[in-house]
Amino acid sequence: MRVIVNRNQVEHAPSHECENGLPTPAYESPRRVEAVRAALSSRGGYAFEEAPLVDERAVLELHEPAYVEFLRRTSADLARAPAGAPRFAIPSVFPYGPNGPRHRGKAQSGIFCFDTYTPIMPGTFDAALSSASAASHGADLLARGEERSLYVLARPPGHHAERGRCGGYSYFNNAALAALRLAQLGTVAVLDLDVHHGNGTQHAFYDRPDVLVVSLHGDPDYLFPHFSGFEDETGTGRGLGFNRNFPLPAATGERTYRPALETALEVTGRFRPAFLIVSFGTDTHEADPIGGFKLKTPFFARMGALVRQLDMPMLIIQEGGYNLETIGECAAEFLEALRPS
Ligand code: Q9C
Ligand code: ZN
Repeated sequence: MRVIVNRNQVEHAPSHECENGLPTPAYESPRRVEAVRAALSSRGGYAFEEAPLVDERAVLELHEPAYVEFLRRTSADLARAPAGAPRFAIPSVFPYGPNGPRHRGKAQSGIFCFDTYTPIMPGTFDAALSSASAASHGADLLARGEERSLYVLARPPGHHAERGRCGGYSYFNNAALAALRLAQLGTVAVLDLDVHHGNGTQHAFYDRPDVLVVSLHGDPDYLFPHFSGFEDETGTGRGLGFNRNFPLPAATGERTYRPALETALEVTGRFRPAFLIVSFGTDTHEADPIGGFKLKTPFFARMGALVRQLDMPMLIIQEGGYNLETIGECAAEFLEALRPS
């Protein structure tokens, strides 16, 4: 299987995130990708390739110009920060009300971020652009019919990023950008298996009937992002019925997950998409430090086998998964079960 990887990851290596104003350890590190790559390499059968960088305009297909500019400028400003000054930016103020575009300085970053877990660093813009490039490149290869299944091993992840806001360790929405690219050719289903609800992907396609978004995730009552991912969010306008959420309780194990996945796959299959995008996270694993689910490593092979039965051209895009000991094995189990024998 071809694996598309991105560069510039090391330039975006958050050392901490903020919880209730206090610094806590950052989970989304470059070592995640190294761990997956090592696991896949040792199993064999994977060909790694670096994606060419897309033009900045490609992300404007989804993201608002002011937001893209904010990310670019903030990263550049931080790169020029005087010695001793902080090398990251986390908003402290989240301005509501009518004055959005007029805000400057400290209030401004709060317009473009929805949480305090997603620091901007000197290399963030380049890393996010290269991650989006990997997803776009994967979509191109699938569109050209070169491959029937491909894996994008990129970070930072993307599924929480909205048109004009970063959050949840996500800056550009890789899966949504890939879906937009493929939607030019036919219908697309996005199946989101990360433990967190992909609010950004839902947001991107909420009013569209040609891109189905189906997500299994921890109930937002207990799990990030807390503000979206509820069952009654089913789309709007012409997109009504083309967004399906399966919120699952904390401590969900295989017995709860499996029937939900089967229903989600039925919904996806009935839609008969021309292309499938899987937003794949291993943060559903029992050893994940932030997910709260109880899935075991061998179950990832069962998940892969069930997804494989859809028998569609598919792009697997890495989202979350934060246990460096298990992320590689989980990804390998999943991908191996997908591979044509
Ligand atoms: N103190 C993805 O998996 N909440 N994003 C962290 C830890 C944010 C997850 C709370 C979780 C974001 C792509
Ligand atoms: Zn996640």
